Amino acid sequence: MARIIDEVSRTFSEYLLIPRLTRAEHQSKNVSLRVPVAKFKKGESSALTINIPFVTATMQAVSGSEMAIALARQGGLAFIYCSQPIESQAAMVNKVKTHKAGFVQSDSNLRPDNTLQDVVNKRKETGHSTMPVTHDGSKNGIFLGILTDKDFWEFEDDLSRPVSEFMTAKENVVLGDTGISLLEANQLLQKRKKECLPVLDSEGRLQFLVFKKDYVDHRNNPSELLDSHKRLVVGAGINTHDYRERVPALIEAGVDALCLDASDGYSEFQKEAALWIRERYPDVVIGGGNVVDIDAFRYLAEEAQLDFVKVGIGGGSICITREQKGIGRGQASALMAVAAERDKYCKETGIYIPLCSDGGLSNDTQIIIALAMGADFMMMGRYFAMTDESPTPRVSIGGRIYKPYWGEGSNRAKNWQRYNQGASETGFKFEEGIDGYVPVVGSVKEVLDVTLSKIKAVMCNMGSLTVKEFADNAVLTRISEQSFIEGGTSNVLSLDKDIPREV
Ligand code: MZP
Repeated sequence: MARIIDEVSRTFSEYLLIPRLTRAEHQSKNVSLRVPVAKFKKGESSALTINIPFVTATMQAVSGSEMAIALARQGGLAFIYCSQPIESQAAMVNKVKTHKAGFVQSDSNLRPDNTLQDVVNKRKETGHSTMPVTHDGSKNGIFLGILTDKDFWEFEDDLSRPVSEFMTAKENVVLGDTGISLLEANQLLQKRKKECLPVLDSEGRLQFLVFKKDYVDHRNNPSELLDSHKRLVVGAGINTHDYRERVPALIEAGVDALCLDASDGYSEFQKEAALWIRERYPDVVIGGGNVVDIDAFRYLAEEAQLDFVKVGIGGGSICITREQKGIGRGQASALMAVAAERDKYCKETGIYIPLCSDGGLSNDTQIIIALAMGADFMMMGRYFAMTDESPTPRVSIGGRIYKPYWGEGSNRAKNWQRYNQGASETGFKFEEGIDGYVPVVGSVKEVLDVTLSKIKAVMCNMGSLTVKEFADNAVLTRISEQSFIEGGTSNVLSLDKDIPREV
């Protein structure tokens, strides 16, 4: 007969934190959210740490290079999705590693004979208000001038007129030459009181634009995650099928961390892949999973020798694995069980293995509880899919703006390597993920600002200045169904929820 675990499978929303003594030093400005990603011996430091406890899900609708750049700039780490050809994944990794902070390749370019109406259309499409004009409208064409939204009046000027009549011509633009350093470019912008500096090569072709706003942005992002060569740090998902070809290409592209991406990671396939990589590339960080119990954690820690282990099966916002296959475990129960085993393993061996809580975090409170329960960092899909930097287009549905978000186990993603169900390139026999939409919420920086402020505030309530201290100090209580209901407002009509505001 089956072994029955004598415990109900629980989720994060069933718990609350009991505050601990807040001392004078417990202020948000003193809190560090730096956490380890690679395993380390007690007393030593981790070979890879991140400055905020967030990584992106290895998913088509989440983790492209734009997301990786945006998140690394905030201190987190993206795992570029692996359900794509090896060459394109390696190109995305390379784009992040070669991203020259401050030097931007222009995406919105004009020809001199484009009309002002073309400019208005392009601005709506891209959101860019500064557009260089090149002879052929390409990003590396011969530079002729620049047009900004200050150069014409959309509702006054004749929109059929050509760009050449309104642009600031090359002879009147402050320019930089290829080879100029970012410091010199910013100094030029400051001295000449300009917002944008086009950088040209010796033939007069446009190479980059340098913007004053990027300098300001850089000063506002002190948590950027950089490697020892001052390049942004990036991760990549891999599977247990083509790793012999994929991993060398990713390493060549400069990847910093790999993550074996499987819905159920308790397998000999993960062990074989991890050991193969470890033997050839001893310095690269390798994580894997997903697991939900102590046997699977032990296997990946001891046999596969992984650097970090991901916890979570069936909890993802787009996931239907639990209803399709009856596999999974409540995320809080899974995390608490694995975290206790991780701590036991650390006592026995002196080696600390970071845990990543993956999937199903539907609000900031759940993120906080997951950290308290021993997760070192979170992997999130929906949270990042909703931001401007996810690789999907905006769509308007019923007057609201959404972005598409689909599971890797959906027929849209066809990530058959992630699921052990006898599927192949041709498709799934049954889907484990859905295809849907999520509302657009703003930039990665904007959403993280709110989440990180909440985490820091709670850490102060809990008398903690580091994530480790927070988990060690945390005292949690299970709540009744009634206290869950009463957890929101009570006996008050909410201006936001109950009384429609006049617009
Ligand atoms: P969430 O943050 O959107 O709730 O969940 C993201 C996580 O769901 C991913 O990191 C991955 O582990 C998991 N996932 C991705 N696709 C599927 C699926 O199609 C899935 N079932 O479960």
